Amino acid sequence: MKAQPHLEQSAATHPDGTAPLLRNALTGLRSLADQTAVLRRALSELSDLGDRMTRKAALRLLAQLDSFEPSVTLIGQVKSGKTSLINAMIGQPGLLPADVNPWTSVVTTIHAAPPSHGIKTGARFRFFDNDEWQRLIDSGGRIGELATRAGAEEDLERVRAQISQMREKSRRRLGRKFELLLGQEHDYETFDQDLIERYVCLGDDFGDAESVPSEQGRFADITKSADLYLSVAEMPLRLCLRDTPGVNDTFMMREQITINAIRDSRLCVVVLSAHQALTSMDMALVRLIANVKSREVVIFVNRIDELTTPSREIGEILERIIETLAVHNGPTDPQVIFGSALWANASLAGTLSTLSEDSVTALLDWAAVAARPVDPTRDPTEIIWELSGIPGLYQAIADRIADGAGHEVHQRVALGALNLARGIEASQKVSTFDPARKARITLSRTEIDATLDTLQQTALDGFDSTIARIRSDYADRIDRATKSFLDRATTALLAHLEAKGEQTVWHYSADGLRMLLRSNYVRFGTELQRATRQSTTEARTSLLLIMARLIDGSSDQLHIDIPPDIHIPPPVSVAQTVALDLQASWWKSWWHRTRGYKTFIVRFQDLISAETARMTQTIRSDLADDICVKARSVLETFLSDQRAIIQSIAAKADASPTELDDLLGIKGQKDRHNSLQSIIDSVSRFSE
Ligand SMILES: Nc1nc2c(ncn2[C@@H]2O[C@H](COP(=O)(O)OP(=O)(O)O)[C@@H](O)[C@H]2O)c(=O)[nH]1
Ligand SMILES: [Mg+2]
Repeated sequence: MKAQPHLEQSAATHPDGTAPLLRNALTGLRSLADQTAVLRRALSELSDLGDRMTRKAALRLLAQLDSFEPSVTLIGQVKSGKTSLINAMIGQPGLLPADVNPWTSVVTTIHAAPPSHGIKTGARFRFFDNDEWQRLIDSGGRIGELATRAGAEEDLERVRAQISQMREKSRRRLGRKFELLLGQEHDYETFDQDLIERYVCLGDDFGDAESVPSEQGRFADITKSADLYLSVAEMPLRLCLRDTPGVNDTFMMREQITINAIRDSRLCVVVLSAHQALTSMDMALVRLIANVKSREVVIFVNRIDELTTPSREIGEILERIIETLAVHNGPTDPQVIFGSALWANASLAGTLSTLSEDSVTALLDWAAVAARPVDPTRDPTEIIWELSGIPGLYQAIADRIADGAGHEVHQRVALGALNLARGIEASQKVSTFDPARKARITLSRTEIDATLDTLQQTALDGFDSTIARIRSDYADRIDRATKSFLDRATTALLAHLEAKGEQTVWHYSADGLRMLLRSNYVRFGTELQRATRQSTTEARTSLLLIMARLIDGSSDQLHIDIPPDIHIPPPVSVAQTVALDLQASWWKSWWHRTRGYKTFIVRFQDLISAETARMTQTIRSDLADDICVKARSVLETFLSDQRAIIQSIAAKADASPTELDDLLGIKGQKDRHNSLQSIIDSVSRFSE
């Protein structure tokens, strides 16, 4: 207990403010940003070496680097500390209001950027659109849907009553014409907690109708998303942190919101509350994790300050988490980080001396295990910050971005840059040919254009027909999978009814369907990647032949890299809760409301079809549409980039010596060659 006086000492804010704490935590992201800087430099040098077309292409690649904003979604139960954690991660304990009433559906996204990025501070709030709002009102959310399907009239009435009460409240807060606000956006150039609270917090419940509505929570019922843009001095790159409201809610409205938020990010941090992690890991949450790749999930066990002896309990919690995930086919080697947003925010705010005695006891207990050896010369604030888990969390995030989305964007840009550099080299070669050799280049500009047009058309048509075939096979497989699941479930239901009769409640898991849908989706993704690779490779062969004619050489001397595979997002939608998952409550009541074997079968089949329709529709159509569009645009961009390079070579072949001076810019041949080589060398290592 000797560290207590240390804590008191550090009650004062850190001499340099919170900046060093945050900067230390961001070491991993900084090295990623340093790599991006190497690529940026190479691209800007490249843009100075070529003609106007090359410059345009290089700027486009630079823009791809600049628009890279890795994104992390925090999910978890209400009150696990997601919002507090985000505040700590941004280094601003008071940024977002914590303890928001669990009723809101708002997803809050923080877009943090380094000051050099020139991001404009601001806030944008989007409201639900009319359809989304109507769906909630009409069907009563998922719970309403389920109640309808169960034939549970009284439940449905209860849900409807709650919803109409909410609607009435919104009317009172926002005025009679509040529906006109639906589908709109509110933009602000500055924001503070009060403003955010107006959109994301629920206000008072207006016990009496006379009371004047407070500003807090004024728009909360109808707000769908909040985007906050801010410049953070310590942030080495753009980073998006998405705060979700929590998966457990009365109307099950937010599960879909959470699923969508996960779909928008490559990385997901599951925030668990330490004292609940042992007893109950929410099943809906486990399903979500199980359907995301393990490299795309980090588990953060928060609130360890509330454990009595973290040093002992944390091992148990870890074991339990691993066990639970294994039972539900989740990741087998999840990365789990333990920490406390409370400690993190207290370190940042310089209020460590206000920590409760229990919290300090837990801290010292955990420090003895986690911060060994405790260096007595270190600033205690720094030690506590480290124990809070934020630096560890950021390191995990940085590692995953570095081998995930970060690697991909670097690779894509590097390959683009290499193709461009080789194009410049080829045009340089052509420009120095003697007139006799130039005369041998017989391809006219019109011919080139026509050949390229045909090539482009053939490549895209070929791709489209391959994709159509892959998609229709995929749709068939999904239909068959759904049907075979339904058949098996029906057989099992019949067997149960015959063996046990109507009185004993039967249970059946939807996980079998999830597995079938997922494996078919993964196969579809692999086929799509292969088709894209094949189309680009075929196009490359034709492009190389055209280029070879242009440089009066053989295509062996030339090289074009094909773009890397597109990313296939995980099929999180299959994780959504369906009636079969609600074993204890809902399912039992459905069962007891049904009479007669025949009715059982018919109603069961209708129920399952209706319940799984959205899940199936999302992965068969919505998700598939998205990735097909992405794959096609990879091919299109490849073709148009190569077209520009070929046209630029052709321009050099045609040009007179004076025009060439113009086209090639000021640098001497030798210098240009050396610069190009050094650019190629520095970029190559990103291309693997
Ligand atoms: N003791 C303790 N309380 C915390 C911690 N993190 C958050 N809280 C508190 O838990 C409540 C809910 O936190 P919040 O961040 O709003 O949780 P969310 O619903 O997951 O966003 C708030 O009162 C927070 O102050 C923590 O690490 N330790
Ligand atoms: Mg929250």
